[in-house]
Amino acid sequence: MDPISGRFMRKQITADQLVDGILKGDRLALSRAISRVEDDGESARSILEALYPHTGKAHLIGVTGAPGTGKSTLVTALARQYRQLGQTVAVLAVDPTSPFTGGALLGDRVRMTALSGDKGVFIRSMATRGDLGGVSVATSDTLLLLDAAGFDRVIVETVGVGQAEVEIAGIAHTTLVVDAPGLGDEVQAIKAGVMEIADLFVVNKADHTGVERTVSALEMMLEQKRGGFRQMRHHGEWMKVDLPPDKQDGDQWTIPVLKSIATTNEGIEPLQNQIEAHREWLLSSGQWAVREQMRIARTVEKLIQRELARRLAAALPAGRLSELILAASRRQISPYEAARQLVKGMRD
Ligand SMILES: Nc1nc2c(ncn2[C@@H]2O[C@H](COP(=O)(O)OP(=O)(O)O)[C@@H](O)[C@H]2O)c(=O)[nH]1
Ligand SMILES: [Mg+2]
Repeated sequence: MDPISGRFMRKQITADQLVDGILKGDRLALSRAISRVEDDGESARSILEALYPHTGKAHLIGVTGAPGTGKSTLVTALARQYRQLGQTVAVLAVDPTSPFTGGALLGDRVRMTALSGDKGVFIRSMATRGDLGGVSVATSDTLLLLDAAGFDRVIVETVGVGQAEVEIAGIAHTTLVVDAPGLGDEVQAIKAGVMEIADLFVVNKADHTGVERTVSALEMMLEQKRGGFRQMRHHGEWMKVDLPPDKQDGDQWTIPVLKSIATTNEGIEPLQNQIEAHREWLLSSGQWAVREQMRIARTVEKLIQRELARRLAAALPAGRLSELILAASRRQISPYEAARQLVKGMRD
């Protein structure tokens, strides 16, 4: 109809149609809804709200680690393993460092073909925008769509740079940190923040030399950390969570360090077994519910921030901001005074 933009045609499909389609397992509807989440969170809002009651079933597995450690290869192998067990899998590759047409994406496309034609697998790459809460809002909204679409396992790969890797732990039920030998100093390769978020470690590229050194470095770091049981904190406050009375003392999970060779499928089955064991532990210890509540708390917080930022921008007296910035740059007033005047001049 409109040769100029596919976008125009996309808008012709109503949100209700997309919701119906996603619930029926229509992959095209799912793809389109994800595109809406990427384009503009607001036009996806009604879809997300309608689907929300249908979510909460998928096991969300986060995979993070430094670039080149073999995450994408490992995730593909894991997806294949899940398919052999009859589980449906969605894979979301989030890479804030590569644009949508970048090389990393092409690589993912090639790997995708190994699983293509299988209706039980859905693979999607997405770049993220750096707007306020952009990384995790778009990602968690997409995970919600994949969950609603009925996938048993949803794997999200994030490249281990900056905040993304830590944020993934707030989104996933199970966080897998991938390391590889030869990344220089082993202790450097795994940043302190990553130690805190891992539920499982995998040293991939076990066919390379130095694998045992990397494994023992990780085990040593875990040993030091043991005793400090992972606690749930929110803004530095202990989070009040609804735990069933018989689940209150929550037995501990021992973080395993596994080895794999993703390119030849070695170590994939034990890894998948450990992921399942973690899932079982989450359910039996009550941690599943805890993580669910933490995740929702973060989402609500992000949404509040976004809404307040929007209101703030709308409420600032027009033209006043640049005037005051100019005045401050001429040292006529201070930035403190500029902020004070702006807040005072705000409409309601
Ligand atoms: N030798 C070896 N190479 C691997 C292994 N796993 C992945 N690779 C290769 O390492 C490179 C980076 O893999 P990729 O999955 O894209 O890493 P990512 O950046 O962490 O997603 C690719 O050339 C893979 O073929 C492995 O276990 N052994
Ligand atoms: Mg990758």
